[in-house]
Amino acid sequence: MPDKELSSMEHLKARSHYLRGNLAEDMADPLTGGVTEDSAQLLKFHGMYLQDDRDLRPERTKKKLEKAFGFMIRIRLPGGVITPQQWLALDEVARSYAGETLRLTTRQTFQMHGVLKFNVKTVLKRINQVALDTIAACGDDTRGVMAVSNPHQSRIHAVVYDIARRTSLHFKPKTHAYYEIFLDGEKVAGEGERDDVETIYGKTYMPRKFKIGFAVPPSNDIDVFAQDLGFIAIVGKKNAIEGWNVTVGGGMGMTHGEPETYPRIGDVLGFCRPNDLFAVAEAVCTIQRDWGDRSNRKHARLKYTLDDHGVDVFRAEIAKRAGGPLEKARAFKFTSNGDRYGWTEGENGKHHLTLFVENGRLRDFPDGRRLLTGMRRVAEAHDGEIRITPNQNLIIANIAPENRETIERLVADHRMAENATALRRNSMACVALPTCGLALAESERYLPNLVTKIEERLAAYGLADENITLRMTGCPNGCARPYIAEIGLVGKGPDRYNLYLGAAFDGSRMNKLYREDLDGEAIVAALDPVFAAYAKERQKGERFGDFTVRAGFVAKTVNGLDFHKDVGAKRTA
Ligand code: SRM
Ligand code: SF4
Repeated sequence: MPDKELSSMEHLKARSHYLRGNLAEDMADPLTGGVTEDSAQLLKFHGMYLQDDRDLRPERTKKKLEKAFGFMIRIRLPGGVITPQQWLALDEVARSYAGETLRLTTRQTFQMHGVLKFNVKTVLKRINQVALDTIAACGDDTRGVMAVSNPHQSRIHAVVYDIARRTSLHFKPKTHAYYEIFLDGEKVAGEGERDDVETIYGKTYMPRKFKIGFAVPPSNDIDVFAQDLGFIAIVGKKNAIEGWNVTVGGGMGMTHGEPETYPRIGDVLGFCRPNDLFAVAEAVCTIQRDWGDRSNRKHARLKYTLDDHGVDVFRAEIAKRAGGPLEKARAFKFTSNGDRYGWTEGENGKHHLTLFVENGRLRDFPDGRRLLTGMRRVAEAHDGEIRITPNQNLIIANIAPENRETIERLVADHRMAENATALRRNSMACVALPTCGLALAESERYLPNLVTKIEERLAAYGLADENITLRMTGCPNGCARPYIAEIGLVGKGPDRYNLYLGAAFDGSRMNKLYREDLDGEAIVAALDPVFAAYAKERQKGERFGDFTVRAGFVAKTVNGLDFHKDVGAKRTA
């Protein structure tokens, strides 16, 4: 087969001198608040996106003004763990440069939005002082390594967090471009020309983003099946990790109307021993580096590489590169992909408080809930750590027993733990408008009111306390992992969403398209008879997603290749 033409992104990476390009000049150009298209692409590898405020677009176009540019800055925070001191630095820059808000993400980190070009370096230098950076938080590399956040297993958490941190460092790009461009670091002579700079990636990095996560059953909070490469801890009798089941080929993104693109959950390929973990991770990463499609970015994720080559070929190649075959996968059981809220005492005698943060948005709200200020006060008083969960929530972790009362008081004084229904606590929305350039519909700004309406219908059928997962995204890219939610809502156009049903509560099965092109009212109307049937016909302990499949509302989705098959409502009432 003749080699296919490489995508323009591949050419850009190759000529960028290890992610430098013209970034330094463009960031300093006083004539615009933005940067060139090439620089915007390279910025992603350094953890930033050039965006504009889409609410202001029409008015600025009318006035023939440049777009209202702002930079989104994403922190590299493996496992979502941050110290109080680091929190205070982020709080400070968010207040000064990012609209007095911080956004927790679905991969356990922070985003700041709307940072003006001429403030970017100031922000990055400030966070660098507390040992934080944004390297590879976006881009064609290994980004955002996730790790279980479950506070009930404090010993295992410490071990898994350490592995996630080391994995992030292991796969962090080696180029000094970030330090030179954004932190005024010394130029490393000749680095841009040398071929040995990126020992894992080479000059053109990965064909596409590559995501790794570590789960510890029974919690699947990280949604291990949505990761390109996932590890499921197999914990032995003495509470020690005996090894890891390895999952490969998860991913959520797709494009409406293009069935050759699809979300997919990872396959469990086998088991590896703790000492082999890095060899296996590097094997999977380099297979994708070498085999991934570099001509068509819509077909470049590992999930397509896996489906194109087949699981057996892929597994054999891992054995070749990792120095031995994977063992047979071990048994495991997940119970949920959500968070458990409230106070808990860890095995170490310390206390942990999991707080629900609706859609990850931290700010001081006009209704008196002061989440940003409250968390600043907590960070000032706390000597443990703070964790971001994969469901955009917060854990104030490792609180000494004598500090518990102080934390409790701060949380109450700032109204940080208001009551929320089971549905709201199990809901997530991606950022979408006004900052996301790819949003087709609202998400974060829309879901809270829609949840109120759906809650009313659930309450009418006596289902108010049911834990049902609900996730919304403003486009089919899947940033809130909507295809593994029991109710998935995916933006199609302004106030238009596709409704998906039938995923498993523990994130191990995807949902299926039930109804298309609905506005808010139609979504509630479509769900109403399904809730009615669930209240009446469900079996003992049966989850909503499982019920919608058994009762015939939707066909079961086995995996990516049948995601687009048998769609549409089978049973409507
Ligand atoms: Fe995402 C692109 C936000 C998690 C799949 N994602 C984007 C961009 C950067 C839009 C863009 O390319 O211009 C969004 C920025 C919006 C904004 O204004 O902030 C964006 N993604 C997010 C976040 C902030 C959603 C959130 O509300 O929390 C999450 C940040 C995670 C992090 O900290 O690293 C986020 N994105 C995800 C996830 C979930 C996950 O990884 O577990 C997915 C699905 C899993 C996957 O990767 O398949 C996801 N984002 C995408 C895709 C589709 C990729 C694909 O294979 O097709 C895009 C578009 C792209 O890459 O072309 C995208
Ligand atoms: Fe933007 Fe789409 Fe991701 Fe939502 S799912 S943040 S709209 S890219």
